[in-house]
Amino acid sequence: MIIPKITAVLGLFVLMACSQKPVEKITNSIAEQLKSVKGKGILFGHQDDLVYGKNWSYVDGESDVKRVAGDYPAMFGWELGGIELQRTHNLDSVPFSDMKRLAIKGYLMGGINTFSWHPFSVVNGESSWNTENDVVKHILPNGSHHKEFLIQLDRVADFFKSLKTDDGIAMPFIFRPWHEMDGTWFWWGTKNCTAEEVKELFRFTINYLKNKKGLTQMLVAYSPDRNFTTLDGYLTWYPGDDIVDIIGMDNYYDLKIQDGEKEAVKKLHLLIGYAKEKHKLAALTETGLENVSDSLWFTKKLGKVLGDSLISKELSYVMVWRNDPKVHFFFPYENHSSATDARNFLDQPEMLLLNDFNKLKKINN
Ligand code: BMA
Repeated sequence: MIIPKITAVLGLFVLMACSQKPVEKITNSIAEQLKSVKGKGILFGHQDDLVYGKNWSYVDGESDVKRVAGDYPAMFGWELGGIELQRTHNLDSVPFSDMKRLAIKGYLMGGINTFSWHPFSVVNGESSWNTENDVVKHILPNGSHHKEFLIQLDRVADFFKSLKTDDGIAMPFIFRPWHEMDGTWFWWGTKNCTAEEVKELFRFTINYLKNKKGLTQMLVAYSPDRNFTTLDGYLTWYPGDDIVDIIGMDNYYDLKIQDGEKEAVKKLHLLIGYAKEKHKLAALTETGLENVSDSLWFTKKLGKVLGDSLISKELSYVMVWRNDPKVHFFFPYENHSSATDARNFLDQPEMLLLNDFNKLKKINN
């Protein structure tokens, strides 16, 4: 009898299709753009690039990356700390009004915006770096300060919702909360909470912003620091494939110590392996050498890591930290001893600044 046989075979197919977890399709335009240029180059990003540099502040059109390398970065990093207190300026004195205006400008120029958030605790009012008291367990659902934490999240959501173009387009962006949770320096770090607690906090934060606040234009990056040696170790705090889009890592240390590049490469390989398996994107979400004290750091350290054959094909972006006129800088300013090296590094075809990124997007369309 052929009919029962066909039915059985069909049934088997249906069963197989149902038991296989569907591959999550990321439709966010950032994800599409990053996927479309993957293998052709790595986007270069810089925190606070459009608002101040080593020798200037709040001059529209300026950028230390542009001054040194001739073009804007393809990715703009921003910090939200202070928004939860309804401050007008973030914890690094950047007015939120400028951040909003310039993030939208960066988006309209073709770039990608990514936001970090170092909130003040609702439990004791202290900064993210104060680890004297435990905070996380108190802000989770059922915690003593959960309601107050929701107010903080509402303010973050209000800011994100305000990121709209004049045509009413909700600007897509990357959010990278609760990063470096494997370190001991933040109140969401290993000194103050368990992996389960930080996972729950991460899940709650994203579910609230996406499901309650409708921020579906957001991609989410997971970024522990470099304290892991295996994939299991890396995933210790991972909040889940349904929450995370970008498989990231912050890593200053390995790119500072002698021969640390090998470690950085190994760790990025773990991230890339996982990102490939899960159809996600991989990124070096924060790095840099404080005050670029090694004049060949860009080509010899960062360049060596990113030049690895797998990493150069699979990594989506790398971002260096901010150039504060008073505190520290991670990208050289004009005439700094490492300016030529940074320019040479960014001149490589595989490193994408804004124009490179825009051209590649056009070719792919
Ligand atoms: C740190 C330093 C601080 C800054 C914080 C948040 O790495 O740059 O000065 O306040 O990031 O941007």
